[in-house]
Amino acid sequence: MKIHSLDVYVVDLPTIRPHHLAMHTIVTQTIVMACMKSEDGIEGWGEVATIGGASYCEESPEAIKLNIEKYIKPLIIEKNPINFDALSHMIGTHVKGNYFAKALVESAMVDLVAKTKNVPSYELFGGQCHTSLPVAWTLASGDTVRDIEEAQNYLETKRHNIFKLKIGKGNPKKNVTHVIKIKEAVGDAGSVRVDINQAWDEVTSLYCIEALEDGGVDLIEQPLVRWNNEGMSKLSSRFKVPIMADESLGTLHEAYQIAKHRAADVFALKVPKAGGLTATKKVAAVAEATGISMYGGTMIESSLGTAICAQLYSTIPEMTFGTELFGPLLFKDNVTVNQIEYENFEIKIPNGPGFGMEIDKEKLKHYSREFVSSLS
Ligand code: MUC
Ligand code: MG
Repeated sequence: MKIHSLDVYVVDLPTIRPHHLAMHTIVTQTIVMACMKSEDGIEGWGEVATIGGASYCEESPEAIKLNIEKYIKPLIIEKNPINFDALSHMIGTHVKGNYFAKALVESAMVDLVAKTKNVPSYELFGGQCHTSLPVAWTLASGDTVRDIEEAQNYLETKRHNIFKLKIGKGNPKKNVTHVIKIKEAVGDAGSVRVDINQAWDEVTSLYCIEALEDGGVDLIEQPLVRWNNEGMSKLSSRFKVPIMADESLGTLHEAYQIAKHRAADVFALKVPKAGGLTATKKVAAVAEATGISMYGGTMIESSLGTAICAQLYSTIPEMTFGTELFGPLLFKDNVTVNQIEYENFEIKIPNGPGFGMEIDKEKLKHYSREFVSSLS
């Protein structure tokens, strides 16, 4: 089998409500999709998402597309995608960084190979440990009453019992009060967690985390700026409530440094941050080897990207903190024919072939920025 073509699409999908983070408010989420065809016309599809152009990380959706087309695609055309790990390694010797772009290309290769073998992609990663995983919802309307209503509704309908609040923007003390009110309303029926998205300094973190810990919050995600592993290490040893690394954790080497300095109690795995599925398994191995707990993160992917992460996370035995693979639920519309299923507070892991999602090409044509004449 040979890679015959690779097309990349930047796709803008509207969300059901504004989603407030420290660095950006999402009203339209931009995802990047790739279609890789073999010489006999079998299609492998991949997806990555990032948040707020270049405001969450260095790679914007436009940069992902451009760098794949100009620098990665020529390296792999005519190559056999079955060697996806070797090809990813070869790409890494020619292209520095660009982890989201690399993850997108690898996911398309994996989908193509698994479809050719007519197996789910997770079979290429050691097989499944989980057929479903717990799934958190982010309460990010910015309004306490609305957030409490949303949480209570999801508890009643058994859709989510884990709630994450994005509290990096605005007054830290007011935000802590907002979170504690939500924890009081939810009680023991749900887990309440916070994500600061790097917005606090160490002094702010000390008094805010103490209040959150006393208020019953279960997990503190990335309070400090991504480079401050020393500070994250101090917070991890000072508080009982676990501290999670998100933006500070990307590559395998960053995973090793965080583990070595105990700069987190929990890793937020994300396939694009690590540079792909294979790399994410290696990051998970560092966590496993050093007794760090794991959480299946999201960059707010649509249904295909969510299936990619879900299938990979399903191969990791100890996903102690569950996942936050709620992306498709935040979109008004998705670009797949079939949809991700959620049931009993969990996401059901899609079952192949490949990542198990069929692309809706009419929808893709509608939401893609590019002229999609190449779509059959
Ligand atoms: C992040 O920082 O974790 C994941 C869930 C959410 O609401 O935002 C993202 C990004
Ligand atoms: Mg985060």
